[in-house]
Amino acid sequence: LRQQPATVWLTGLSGSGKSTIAFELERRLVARGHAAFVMDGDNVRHGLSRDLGFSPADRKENIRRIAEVAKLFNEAGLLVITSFISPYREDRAAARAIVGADCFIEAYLSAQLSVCEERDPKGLYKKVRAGEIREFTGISAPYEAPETPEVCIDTGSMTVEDSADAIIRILEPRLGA
Ligand code: GGZ
Repeated sequence: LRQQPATVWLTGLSGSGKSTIAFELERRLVARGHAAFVMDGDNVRHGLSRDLGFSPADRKENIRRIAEVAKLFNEAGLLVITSFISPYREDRAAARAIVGADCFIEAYLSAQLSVCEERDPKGLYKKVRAGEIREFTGISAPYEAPETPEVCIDTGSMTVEDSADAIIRILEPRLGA
């Protein structure tokens, strides 16, 4: 089974479906015999980036570290799926440069803020509205939408299955026989 390494870089608001789609993608790739690995807040912000918060500078450093690790995993032959808000265009461009433009697939999950807030899977938006969380992306901190992502998915209207399909289609040429 041949696979060309790649990094699928998911970006979008909190609640836009990044984690759900990341793990659905990983499940499908592994089921097809590929070595795939998800990097997300749970395995990065508690370890590699445990010293970082949510200021613009800390987010930049978070994204830089994730990109450097994704690059190493790609060099080891893995398909990497990253699941981080990565709200700044400049930081995502830097990630693309670190990983290498030829294996970087930016996937924008474009659900409306109202949809994400309605879902509120961790009750964070509620806390933000109650003034308990500062600098929250989409409300009190910016989210700069990608202008030319490799794929854009409206997760407000598309199912998890269809969203994963759309990304697999982009990956397909790298997956080999
Ligand atoms: C945004 C925050 C914040 C603030 C805590 N702003 O929905 P979640 O919970 O599971 O995902 C969010 C996660 C964002 O971390 P990232 O590493 O993806 O951010 S970035 O790419 O900007 O570095 C959310 C939670 O952490 N969270 N405080 N102020 N999200």
